[in-house]
Amino acid sequence: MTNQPKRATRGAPVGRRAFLGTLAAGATAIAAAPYLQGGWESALGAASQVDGTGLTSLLPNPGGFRYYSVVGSVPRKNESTYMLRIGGLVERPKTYTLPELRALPQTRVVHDVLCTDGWRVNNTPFTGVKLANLLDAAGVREPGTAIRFTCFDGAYTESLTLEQARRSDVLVALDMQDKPITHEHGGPVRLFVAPMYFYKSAKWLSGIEVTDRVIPGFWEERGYAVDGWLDDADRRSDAA
Ligand SMILES: Nc1nc2c(c(=O)[nH]1)N[C@H]1C(S)=C(S)[C@@H](COP(=O)(O)O)O[C@H]1N2
Ligand SMILES: [Mo]
Repeated sequence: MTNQPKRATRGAPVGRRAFLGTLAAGATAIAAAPYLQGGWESALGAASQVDGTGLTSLLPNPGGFRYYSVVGSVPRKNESTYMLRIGGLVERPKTYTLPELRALPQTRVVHDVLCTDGWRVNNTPFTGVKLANLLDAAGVREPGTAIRFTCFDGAYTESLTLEQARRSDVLVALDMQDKPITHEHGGPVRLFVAPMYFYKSAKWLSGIEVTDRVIPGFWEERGYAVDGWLDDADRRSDAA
C-alpha cells in the first residue's frame, strides 16, 4: 500500500471510469475508498445516477450497498424456478436446484466488500457452498483451466482461473448478511469472490462453465482488470 496512486481529488467527480485507470495500473484503490464513500454521498445524493456508462441505477440506502444491474429488468427466480447449471469441461455436468444447494455443506465468509466506484461495506458475511466443492463434485477435466460464470439477467458474465475458483473464500452464496440474498442483491444465488472487487461477484448466477482459457467478463471487456484482487499479496501468490 505504499505507492497508491492519489488520483481522486477532492471535489472532482469520481466514477467508474476514474477508477478504471487505477485498476488498469495494477494498483488497488483501497486507500482512496474510505474518502470516496463519504464524498460520494454528499456530492451526489443517494438516488443519483452516477455510473458513467448510464447502465447502472441506484436505490436509496441499501445498507451501504449500491444496486447494480447492467440490464433494466431481471426476471425473479424462487425456490421452485431457480436452477444452477455446472458444465463445460467437467466429467459430470449437473443442474442444482435451490433446495439442493441449501442441503450441501455451508461456509460463512466475512470480508469487506469494495466496489471500484469507491463505496465499501466492511465485514459483510456471505454464506453458501464453496465453489471448490461444486467443481470437485463435477470433476474438472482437461484442458479445463478457468471458469466462466453466466447470469439469468441474460447479460452479465464473469471469469476466474481455476486456481482462483478453488479458494476457500470463493462461494456460491445463498445468504448475505445472514439472510437469503434478495433479488436486488442477485438472489437467490450469487457468486461471492471475497478477495476481489465486488464486480467479480456475479449476481443472479445461473451458469458455471469450465473453460480452457479465461474469457473476460462483461466489465472486463469494457476495461476492468480480469484479476480483481483487493490485495496485491493475493495477486502475487496467484501468479506463483
Ligand atoms: N449480474 C450482475 N452481477 C453483478 C453486477 C451486475 O450489474 N450484474 N454488478 C457488479 C458490481 S460492479 C458490483 S459492485 C456488485 C454490486 O452488487 P449489489 O448490487 O448487490 O450491491 O455486483 C456485481 N455483480
Ligand atoms: Mo462494482
